[in-house]
Amino acid sequence: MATASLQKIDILKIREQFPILHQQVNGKPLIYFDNAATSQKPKSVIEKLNDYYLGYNANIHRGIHTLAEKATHAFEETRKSLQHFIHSPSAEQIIFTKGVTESINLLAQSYAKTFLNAGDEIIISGLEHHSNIVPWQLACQVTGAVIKVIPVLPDGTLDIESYHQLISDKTKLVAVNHASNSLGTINPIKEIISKAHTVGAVVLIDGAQAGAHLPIDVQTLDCDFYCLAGHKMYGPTGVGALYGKKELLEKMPPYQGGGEMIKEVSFAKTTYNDLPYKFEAGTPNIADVIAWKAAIDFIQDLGKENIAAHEHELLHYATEVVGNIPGVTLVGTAQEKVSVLSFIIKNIHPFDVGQMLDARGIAVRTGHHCTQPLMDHFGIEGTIRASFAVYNTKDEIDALAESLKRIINFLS
Ligand code: C6P
Repeated sequence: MATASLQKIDILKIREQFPILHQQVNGKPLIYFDNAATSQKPKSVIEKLNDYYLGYNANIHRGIHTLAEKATHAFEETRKSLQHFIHSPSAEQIIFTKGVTESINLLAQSYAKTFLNAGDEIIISGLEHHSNIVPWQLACQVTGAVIKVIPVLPDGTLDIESYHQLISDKTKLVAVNHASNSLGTINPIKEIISKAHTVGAVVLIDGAQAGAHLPIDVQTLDCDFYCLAGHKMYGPTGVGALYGKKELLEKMPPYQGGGEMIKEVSFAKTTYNDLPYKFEAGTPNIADVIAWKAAIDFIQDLGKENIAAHEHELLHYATEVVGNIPGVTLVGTAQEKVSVLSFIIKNIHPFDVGQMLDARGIAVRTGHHCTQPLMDHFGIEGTIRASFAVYNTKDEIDALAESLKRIINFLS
């Protein structure tokens, strides 16, 4: 990243846009370090949600009245924003879903069940969230395909040499995350994608933890599918997107049947709608899709590279001040990480630490983070995870470190 062009983030100004941060929790100022689970929402997102419900609530793509047209226009504007955000060749290649979980299930149910056969192989990695494991297991039960797993090295990076050995003519699909939610590891997805393409396999990238932090260019990456979740990138819950290459989306059958995904229905036969509507059956989450645009604008106005530089500084600082506390062991020490700090404390259960931090107003996530196989790999039940966003500060990290020292003193 070229530091010369980076702009310093004005944290105070940013924090003004997040009213939720200005509260006391358990008598202490809230420190929100659970951003990998879901980030907070700026006022612009909340206002956009309100504007829709107060001013132009209507169903979309159906009515010809003014409110319906206004709502349809706003809904489609988000699709266009996402198109530019990930550099998709067209807006019709962006399908709205409930989130990353639904995007992956859509692919597993539609693509995998249709195009995979007994003995075919799906490669995932040891760093995957349950959302990128279970849908493939479901597809394998029906197709007879089998799952192969890229092993994880002690620092929390993927064993890419093993990946190269796993790839064969049997590989039909590779599904890995862009960044790990539990450890923060950023995966070498460009290399993973190009290797998969040498055997004609398609590649899905789970971008849940990348949306707010990493540059995403689906054309440069040449990925076949890419998933995003609105709520992890300052947007509302209940909305996500699936990007796909047009020729693949066109040959895939619908995931769900219902209104809007059809051109003509008779009792004998149905013809399906064009992309993206073929995959968007039923009334979608209109308000939240519309408000998601304000979140994308928020990220773009600040500049993703400026956000990433600030978060990188926070991660670096937290790695030093938390990592050096006696009794703390960091889990996941890759060179390339998004702003996730996972750790365990000798002889203290992560859950107890989470509760005691909460009593001090500090919100972290504890447990397996929906990555049980990864925790098993490290032989631990779970970790304490502090994950940072653009509105977090070094002072907050100092408060975390101070609290951890007190908790360790108190419990040992
Ligand atoms: N991880 C976390 O605390 P949904 O819930 O569908 O928006 O996203 C699922 C998901 C898929 N992949 C990755 C890499 C993820 O991090 C998540 C969500 C949250 O880590 C909630 S479990």
